[in-house]
Amino acid sequence: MERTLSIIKPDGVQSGLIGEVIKRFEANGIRVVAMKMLHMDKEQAKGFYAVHKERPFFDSLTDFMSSGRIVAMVLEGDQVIEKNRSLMGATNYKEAAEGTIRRDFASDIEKNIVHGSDSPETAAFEIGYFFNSFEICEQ
Ligand code: 3AN
Repeated sequence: MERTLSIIKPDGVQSGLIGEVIKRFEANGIRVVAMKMLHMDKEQAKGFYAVHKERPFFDSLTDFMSSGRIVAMVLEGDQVIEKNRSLMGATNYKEAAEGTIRRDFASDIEKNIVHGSDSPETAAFEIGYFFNSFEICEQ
């Protein structure tokens, strides 16, 4: 059993896609075991995306991620890191497979509706960034 962090980004919340995204998780055997809505400030967004701090899009990405409400979730399931990433689709929505969240709803490489951890190490850091152990509900 594995856990991963999912975020519905400001564009996803703004577009009314909270229910749609969670519906896709649940329809694919993924359980939501923790969830909160928050509005990050710039410093919090920079801390979350620290691995990208040298990238040219870092400033714009952290501006965007601190521009509005997000929904952070801990997802649990068998191979959930990979499963979540295949439901999300490729970073660039133009390259995302048919039927993925980004292909269906994203309109920009940066504003691409959802985030998902890309490895067990990243998942551990990212889950801990938003949730303490009391906020994650064991099944
Ligand atoms: P993913 O979210 O698919 O794992 P990462 O981790 O490579 O993608 O990038 C983190 C976030 O940075 C992406 N979700 C996207 O919002 C943004 N991003 C990635 N590549 C670019 C790019 N070339 N231009 C602008 N924003 C980007």
